[in-house]
Amino acid sequence: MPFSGLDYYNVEDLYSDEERQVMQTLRRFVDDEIMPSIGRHFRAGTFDPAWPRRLGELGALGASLKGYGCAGLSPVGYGLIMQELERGDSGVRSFASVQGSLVMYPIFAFGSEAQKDRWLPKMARGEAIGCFGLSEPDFGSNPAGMRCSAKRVGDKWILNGEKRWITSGSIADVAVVWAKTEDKIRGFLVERGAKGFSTRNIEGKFSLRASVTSELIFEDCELPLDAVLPGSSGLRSPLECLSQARFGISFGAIGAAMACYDEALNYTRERAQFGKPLASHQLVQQKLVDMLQAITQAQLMVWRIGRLKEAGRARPQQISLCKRNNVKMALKCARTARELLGASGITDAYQCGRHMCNLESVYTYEGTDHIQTLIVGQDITGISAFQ
Ligand code: TGC
Ligand code: FAD
Repeated sequence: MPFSGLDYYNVEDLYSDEERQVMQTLRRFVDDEIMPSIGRHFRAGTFDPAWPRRLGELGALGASLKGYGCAGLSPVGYGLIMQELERGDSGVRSFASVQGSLVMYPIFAFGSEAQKDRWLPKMARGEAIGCFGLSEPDFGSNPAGMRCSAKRVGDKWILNGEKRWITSGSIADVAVVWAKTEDKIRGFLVERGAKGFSTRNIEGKFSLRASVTSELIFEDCELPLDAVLPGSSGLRSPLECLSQARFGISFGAIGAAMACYDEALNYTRERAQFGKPLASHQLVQQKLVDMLQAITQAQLMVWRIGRLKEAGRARPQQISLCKRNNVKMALKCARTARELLGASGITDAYQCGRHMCNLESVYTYEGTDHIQTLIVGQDITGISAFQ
């Protein structure tokens, strides 16, 4: 049955015609091309190589960037793409987030004209895949401590170090890698096949099984001088990319929560215990209403942050509050749906268990829940509590 969405407060009235149209297009794509196979991919731990080009054909990659073959949508339009994709699976949304917000965005914002021309059009079409290497084995929440280094030697950069937990790492044609140079952190474009560059997949994941997660290893990796992103300057540059991605995740999490709510509502209306549908019990109704209320609040939050972003007024700390609220909300909805499905909720015949496992990663990546809390805490008190 096609997914009809959840819009208790008619929030869709606040979207433009173009934003609504994009949302409906992606919703149909997820119904027709993600839902039939996602359970199989999750179980097998595989990423479908057909997804990047299909997303490219739909204009869903780097959709808020202007020019270079990108769709040039509003921030809300971009966010609604993330919402619809994550209604299917967080792994599919992760792929699109990384491609658009963490690879195309830094090339767009910090790259030379030659770098933009080389990568952006084919990444928008899904013909080239990118990954973003910031986290390291010993530096996750605190990327400022990174060990990865880039040294200028003659007419080359020599890159050494390791990045860990990198989405799409081993399938990427190009990696945006953040490394310390003599004076500051800078971004580098490392192409697949570069001498001294290898990748290794991380196996045994409970979460995001339909997404590729890898290590990137640089052993005296040789890069041409023009591999550096010329506009990148210090930790501020990767952190700026994270704000783009956290914005998208704030919408994405709503999609996963909607899927769980929808499944729990249908299940509890159909299944009877003690001679009547589960949905007729007060405790069950309370849980359904809690989910509906939390999703509605999240929808209003992202609409507002989207319009602030469109006006150039969204501050990173405001985006952090959205990521914090919406991911926690979605995880709670997934756990509640799992509970309401009883034993059925622990099998992959239903979606909520898959979303619940996926959302554990979403809760951790792009800055953990603790880190978002401390970002907002610092903003309101003026006191840093990171150390
Ligand atoms: P701090 O001194 O606070 O900041 C350094 C400079 O950056 C500026 N800044 C930002 N600029 C734009 N956007 C932001 N969000 C910014 N946050 C900070 C800041 O103003 C400063 O500028 P300047 O000019 O004064 O130098 O830096 P810190 O070292 O104290 O770190 C702060 C902290 C802890 C908040 C930061 O390190 C952080 O956010 N840590 C979390 C790391 C993280 O989120 N990693 C994510 C890795 S990527 C990923 O997970 C992808 S998953 C994708 C998927 O599959 O979907
Ligand atoms: P740690 O930083 O070791 O934190 C462990 C725990 O300690 C957390 O609960 C954390 O909140 C807490 N903690 C840490 N510091 C503090 C503090 N100061 N105060 C209070 N609590 C604190 N990274 C990339 O660069 N690119 C990617 O594409 C990417 N994709 C990912 C995909 C997946 C599936 C996952 C799971 C991760 C991915 N990451 C990626 C890495 C992700 O960003 C990190 O896992 C995350 O930033 C947390 O770092 P960590 O895992 O090292 O945890």
